[in-house]
Amino acid sequence: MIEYAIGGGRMKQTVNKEYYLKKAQENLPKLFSDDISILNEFKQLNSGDSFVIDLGNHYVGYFSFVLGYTDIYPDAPVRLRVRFCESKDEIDSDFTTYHGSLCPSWLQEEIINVDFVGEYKMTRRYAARYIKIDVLFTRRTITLSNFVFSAVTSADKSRLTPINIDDTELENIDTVSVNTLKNCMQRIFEDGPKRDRRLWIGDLRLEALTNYYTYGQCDVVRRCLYLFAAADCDSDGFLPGFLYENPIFVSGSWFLRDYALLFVVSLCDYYLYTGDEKTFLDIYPVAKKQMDAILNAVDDNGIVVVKDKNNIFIDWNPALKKITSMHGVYLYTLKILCKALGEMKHHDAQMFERRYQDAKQAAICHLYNSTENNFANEYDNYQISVHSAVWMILGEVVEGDNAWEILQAAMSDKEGPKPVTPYMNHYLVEAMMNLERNKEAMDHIKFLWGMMVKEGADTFYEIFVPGKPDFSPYGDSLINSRCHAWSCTPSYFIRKMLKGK
Ligand code: RAM
Repeated sequence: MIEYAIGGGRMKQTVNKEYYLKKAQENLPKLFSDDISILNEFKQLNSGDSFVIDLGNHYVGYFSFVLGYTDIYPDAPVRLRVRFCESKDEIDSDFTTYHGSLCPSWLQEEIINVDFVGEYKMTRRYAARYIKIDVLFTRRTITLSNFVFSAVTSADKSRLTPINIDDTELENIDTVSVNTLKNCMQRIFEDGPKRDRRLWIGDLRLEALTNYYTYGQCDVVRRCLYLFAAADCDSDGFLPGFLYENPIFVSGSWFLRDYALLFVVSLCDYYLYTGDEKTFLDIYPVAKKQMDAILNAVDDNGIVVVKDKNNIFIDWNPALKKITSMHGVYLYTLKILCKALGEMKHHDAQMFERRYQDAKQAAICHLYNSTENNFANEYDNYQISVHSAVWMILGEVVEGDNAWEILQAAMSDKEGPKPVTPYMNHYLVEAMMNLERNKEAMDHIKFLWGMMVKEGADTFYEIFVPGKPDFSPYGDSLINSRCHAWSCTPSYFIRKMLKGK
């Protein structure tokens, strides 16, 4: 059984908590380990010296090295600064000027005192391509050698088949995508191995999708679904957006309505991919609870209105108005839920189908602007955003050429908010694919993810806005993660397209 904490004044929410945690434990994936040995040997190091080790790729794991000396035993501890960098620009940046809103302790840097010669193993897990070591103080000349980075992942690379495509650009993008997923696949689907190193619903959904088309490992998906099923809901009945599971299970404290619905979507995806009705039905009560909870947010017009904007994610663009997108997430969830329930001939299918039709009608009446043929509406202060267009397309409020026209207009609108995360760009690509614009979807993947590859990315970044390398939702781009789960989905799109389903 996984031990759990009851925190934040919330009560243990589900009678099945112990059961769900037990199932989560049963599905703990096996971790694979690969040692990357770096043969460099640094002799003659003194205080003030520094060097950088290049691992040759981005990895997640544990670091060790051997301390030695040249002629006189170092009769004092050797103090080193060890910095783990996901990208080149972290190597020399000044961490002391960091001014972001997230805790600087996420920046991967340690000051260690090495007391003895011989092997030294650092105990924390790091995410890195480069490791910079500064010798801060040493009494005598030392040597450092036998560097080993023990990379860990639960992704079984023997299950991964290469893609067969006559397009080098897409091939390279696929390589970086699966590497991103591999490094985020640990005991759970982590969002980012540098930061926040936890399970978020939005990330889980996209990692699971990509996993179905790449490593195809379903234990870790089941584990994540069961973990959320065991989580403590808020007083409105919504699941938290995130949770921790190691060393003890802790429910998160941020309750995002769109993420709560995407939990339902993730469960349906799992069933549609595996056909595992038993697991679906096991967790279905928690999914249904989310669908009941969201009903309380439906206003007299039939639109989902979440009063506090902080309870909706959608994207990190600060200018974004979110009601239309949120309603689109609701429609999208209903659609996939009807599909899953319909396939298993579940008696709730018709009830959700009626709810879908009502919610779609409400969107046509109150969110769609027929005069201008867009989604500029009173709820969102007449804002035209790519996000609204995307989610209304995914909710199938508009279809075909007309939907394409609306999307194009939103994308080229000078003022309107655009996606700033690969996460939101995923849904943009999905909308394009739904409209059977595969070529344009691939072009967008080449444009956005391809640009990261051209920049030398080994893994895809959490935030990527072309032309704005310093953009960060956290006030300082130093804290942005450069290997982020929600950015791994090009492999899903490319492989799905090649497979034809
Ligand atoms: C950030 C992380 C995570 C995401 C949330 C909403 O903290 O990047 O991946 O899901 O935001």
